[in-house]
Amino acid sequence: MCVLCCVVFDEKSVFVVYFDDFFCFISEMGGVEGLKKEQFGRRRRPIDYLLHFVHTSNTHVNMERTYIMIKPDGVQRGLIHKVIERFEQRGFYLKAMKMQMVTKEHAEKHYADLSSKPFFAGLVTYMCSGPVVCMVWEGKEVVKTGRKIIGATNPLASEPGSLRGDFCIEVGRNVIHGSDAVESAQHEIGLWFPEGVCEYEHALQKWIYE
Ligand code: RTP
Ligand code: MG
Repeated sequence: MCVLCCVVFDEKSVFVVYFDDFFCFISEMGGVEGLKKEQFGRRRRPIDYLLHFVHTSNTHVNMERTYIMIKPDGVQRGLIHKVIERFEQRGFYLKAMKMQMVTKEHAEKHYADLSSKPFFAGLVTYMCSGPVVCMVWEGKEVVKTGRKIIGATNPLASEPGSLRGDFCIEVGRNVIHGSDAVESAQHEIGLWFPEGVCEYEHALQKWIYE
């Protein structure tokens, strides 16, 4: 299937969007400042590209997505609501959420860049020790801001007020994961949500963004 369509927001913002079976291409003729082509990574349904594009472009802000995961200790300690609360009250949008057990293979893939570290085997065992809660959050600079909300890797170095600074002590029981860059977020969202995320219109958009 091939689809070509034109999206017009105002006299300065016109885009040509082209879909084939697997990819979406967005022309650069438009004037939505800071819009990043990489944000429209591979997804299952072509219509998702268009919905994401329409929902995020009309705010004229650089929307990002990040992968946030409550680790097995965070789930067992009843901290799921605390994590959701911090992201939700800040104004970020929840785009996907599920609870699942993690296989060894999946945990190894997720932390593949740490495979040479001495703590890798323990980290994988920890991640497979109980269910995790997987989430995608969206918003302006949510990757960097999400890391601030989470705090430093070593909870003892985390600022009070951050999740790790408030809820944990040990680096190997640090409650939550957050993507460290826009590129790794895209990779992790694809790894944990191959089915795609929920595309919907945000009722509070104009009250959160100018
Ligand atoms: P995460 O990926 O889980 O959000 O953590 P992070 O970016 O803050 O830190 P990263 O370097 O990616 O490490 C991933 C997880 O490995 C465990 N770790 N243990 N024993 C150690 O020295 C050590 N260093 C890291 C932590 O659980 C860390 O979150
Ligand atoms: Mg990391």
